[in-house]
Amino acid sequence: MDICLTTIIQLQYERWQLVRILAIGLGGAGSRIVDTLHRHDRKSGLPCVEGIVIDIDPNLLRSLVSLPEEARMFFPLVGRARPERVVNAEEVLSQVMREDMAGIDAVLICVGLGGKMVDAAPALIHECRRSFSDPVFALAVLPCLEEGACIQAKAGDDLEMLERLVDGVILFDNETWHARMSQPSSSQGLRGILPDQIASRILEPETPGGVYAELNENIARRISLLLRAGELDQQGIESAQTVLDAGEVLNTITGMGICAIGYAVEKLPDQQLTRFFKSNIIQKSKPTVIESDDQYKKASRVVDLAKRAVYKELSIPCDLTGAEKALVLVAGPSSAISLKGYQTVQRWMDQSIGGLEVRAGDYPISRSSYLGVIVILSGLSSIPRVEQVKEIRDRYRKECEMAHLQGDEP
Ligand SMILES: Nc1nc2c(ncn2[C@@H]2O[C@H](COP(=O)(O)OP(=O)(O)OP(=O)(O)O)[C@@H](O)[C@H]2O)c(=O)[nH]1
Ligand SMILES: [Mg+2]
Repeated sequence: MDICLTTIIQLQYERWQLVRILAIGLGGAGSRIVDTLHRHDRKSGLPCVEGIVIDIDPNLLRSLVSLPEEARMFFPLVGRARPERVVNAEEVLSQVMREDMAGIDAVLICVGLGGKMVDAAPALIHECRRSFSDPVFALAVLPCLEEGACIQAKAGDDLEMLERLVDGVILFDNETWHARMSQPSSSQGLRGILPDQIASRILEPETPGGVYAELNENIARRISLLLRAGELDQQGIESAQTVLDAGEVLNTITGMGICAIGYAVEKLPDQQLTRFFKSNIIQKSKPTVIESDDQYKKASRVVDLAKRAVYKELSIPCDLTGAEKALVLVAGPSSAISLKGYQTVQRWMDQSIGGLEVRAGDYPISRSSYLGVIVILSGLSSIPRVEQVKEIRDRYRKECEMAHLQGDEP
């Protein structure tokens, strides 16, 4: 490796670690997200996700493709009972404990806000706390505006409930991503994760299933990459200079309220072509000029990707200055990970976030032809979409009260 990232947080660990999680999916969104995460995980060959999903809808559970049957828990609705009365959290946890859960670093409750199944989250979180001493996080999805004020209002309440109960909420905004997916130029970026690792075909994006599949791919590739930040010393993976291990990722999120994850990826120029081009040029010009030009390009590629991750590809758009902590991970072939670019990004983050803690690391993947930058922003103080959801909720509640007083239902 031609770089030495020793000036950045130096971590000396005897063994590099993955973040191992238990992902629990609730309802349609949660179950599909966990199923997608599980598929990515099993494809990677180095599993670090245990998954279980819970729903009152048997068709939804049947439609999943990756999770084994025993990881799909069906609780039939009896009469007009609400999901939180039907889902037996103790039963869920005893099913979970049948598998080997040693080495789990965190529990991740995945759920769509505004749906019914999120109401089962408090009991489930309570049981998770009894069974695990590890942090419990939520990966929550905000609904699209076109789903209506009633769903937005419930989503606002659901988010506040989760914030109170878990150690950190990773938020993903369907509205933002759905709008972005409608722009044809964005689909390339959405599909990219170290795409040669986890590329998957998205079916019929115009149908709800297809749109959700694409949104879920987008979520799963961010989470999968973060879980693997410390995956090193494996076949085909070179050693990183600065490792972000499980603890670093978890520390960025734990106790930090709402978090956003940004991810931007780019295909690297064809190595063969570059080599051919160089060998022809080198004969006519000084190698040092070529080299410094090459270094400059590598550095600006890292910086441009980091900017794109923060300004265009956040799971929920927010202001960098409102973040308490940040984590940056540069992933790709070590020859493309520029120390200069990496340090520039870290300085930029240091100067821009409201808080003081910026963690940074590199994740060299020798056989990839892509370079990706992933950013976590945590402890976010103001998020325009969350403010909007709460405004819609307050307006909707007032309208409901008015309608009630007038004897009208909204
Ligand atoms: N990203 C993503 N969002 C989804 C998906 N399915 C649903 N959603 C969103 O999540 C919200 C809650 O939907 P579900 O999870 O299906 O709701 P539920 O908890 O199963 O409850 P019901 O509405 O009774 O089916 C919806 O309003 C959508 O905005 C999905 O697969 N991916
Ligand atoms: Mg449902």
